[in-house]
Amino acid sequence: MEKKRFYITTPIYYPSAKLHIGHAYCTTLTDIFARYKRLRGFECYFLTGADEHGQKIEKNAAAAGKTPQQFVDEIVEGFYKLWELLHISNDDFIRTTQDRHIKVVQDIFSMMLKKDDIYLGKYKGWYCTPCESFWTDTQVGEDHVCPDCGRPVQIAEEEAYFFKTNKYVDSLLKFYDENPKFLTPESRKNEMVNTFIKPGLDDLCVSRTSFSWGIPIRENEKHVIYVWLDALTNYITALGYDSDDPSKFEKFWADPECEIIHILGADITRFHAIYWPMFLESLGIRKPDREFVHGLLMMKDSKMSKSKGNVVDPFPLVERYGVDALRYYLAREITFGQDGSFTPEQFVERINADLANSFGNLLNRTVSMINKYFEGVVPSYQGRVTEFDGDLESVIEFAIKNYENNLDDLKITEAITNAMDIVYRANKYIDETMPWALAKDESKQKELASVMNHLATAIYTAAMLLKPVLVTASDKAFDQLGIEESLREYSHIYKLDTLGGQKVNKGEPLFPRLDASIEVEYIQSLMNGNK
Ligand code: ME8
Repeated sequence: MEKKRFYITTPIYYPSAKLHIGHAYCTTLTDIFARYKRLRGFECYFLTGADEHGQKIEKNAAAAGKTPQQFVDEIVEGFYKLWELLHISNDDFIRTTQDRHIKVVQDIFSMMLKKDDIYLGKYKGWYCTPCESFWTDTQVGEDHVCPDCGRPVQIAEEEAYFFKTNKYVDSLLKFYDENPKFLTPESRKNEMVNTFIKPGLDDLCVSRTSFSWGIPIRENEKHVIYVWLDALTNYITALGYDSDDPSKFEKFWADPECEIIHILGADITRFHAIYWPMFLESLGIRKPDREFVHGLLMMKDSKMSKSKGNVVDPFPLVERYGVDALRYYLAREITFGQDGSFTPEQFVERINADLANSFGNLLNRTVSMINKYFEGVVPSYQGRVTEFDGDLESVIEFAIKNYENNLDDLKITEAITNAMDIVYRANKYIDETMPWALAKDESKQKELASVMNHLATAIYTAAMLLKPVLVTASDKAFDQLGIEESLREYSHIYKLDTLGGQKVNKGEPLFPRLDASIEVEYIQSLMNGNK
């Protein structure tokens, strides 16, 4: 049975530096999915946040001459601003420095210690400070570089607590087998099993003594909890697990009727797909239904990252091109689940081709024609009058079905192409039916009315399907088509006789065409740090 409630999360990002377009990508796509589910009548809880502890943040704060708390407070302000700018509809924002999180992480550590899932030992190994990850000899290879980010690693030795991973390996593999949708795309699961689990997992280091910016372990205060046990548990501490008010935890996690989905980037799959299910099993709590791993945005073959500094800042892009353009570009251009790269040329081309020339232009032409030929009132549905009406109707019907199937399965990019198929078909329908010629022929008025009604329906449907992506433009399209408030609910989609009698309002073009050479140069200058 389909679950009617769901909980969706993004990773909690490190406030070690300003966020870049890669973080905007993950949060925007998660937001698109949350908005879609809400449109479809689901009760949704959407969480994002900040992962504020660790050596990297301690170092960066010291370098900036600030306390770690001051440092993260300032950077997290920027997170809030970015999510507001991008119209992110999260229900909560967790910070790992909040009391609601700290106390529970300490309890969780104590529970695991009591259960003998955690023990005190000694750690000697390779450590990558920017990634906050320990690695084995084999993993760092002869060059002694981090397998994730490619930077040099250092030897670290210290007394540390360890989580007994081997106690939970068999059950994890069984869980993978029984839940084929748990970790997707499928290639990610193969990578986990073949690269990490089969060669043998080391116990996981869960505490550090060489820095102090972390949650202290109650039983042994010279240790702080190692970032991943602190970080991953945010997904349940935010819901009030083990607190005075566990009602959200009961509703959005413990209840099997709630679907739980984590969205994350390929760089942190190992922690989410291997250790997180183990931690949950240790605590006797159910595992999430799905972990969807999205690809990474690259800059000239290397991962865009805060610590490398090769990043694109989303703020000036939204300021110049609008929130819808950036959201659309991210969701449409980079197939969700695959790596992609940001290039100014593709950015401008995508906005011009899809939003200005296809969607915006279709709306503009249709509203002008309804004004000109029908005094601004959408004619009522006449049935299939021209020889092209039937085909347009089936394209619309088929697109809705595909869109829903794709989005339900997190295939966001594919779902957008389904919505755009309606737009492309409708533009072609104008060329086929030639309304300007029909208008000149007294005997063709019924055909002309049918064409205008079909065009209005096509735009209405496409704007509805794109609503989770185009958070302002879909409503502006509805305004121009004169769609009354009650018809802006998804449940009205594809009733052919919905729009007759609506009064259109001509407005500004939704997406003015960009001058490619000027805009490419502008974006390049942002990337070179000249602005
Ligand atoms: O790893 N392309 O935080 P983080 C696409 N705090 N997405 C990218 C990206 C890129 N170039 N760079 C980052 C952490 N991301 C931990 C997470 S969760 C319990 C703890 C996105 O600030 C992507 O989603 O390094 C990636 O997984 C995440 O940001 C890592 O953010």
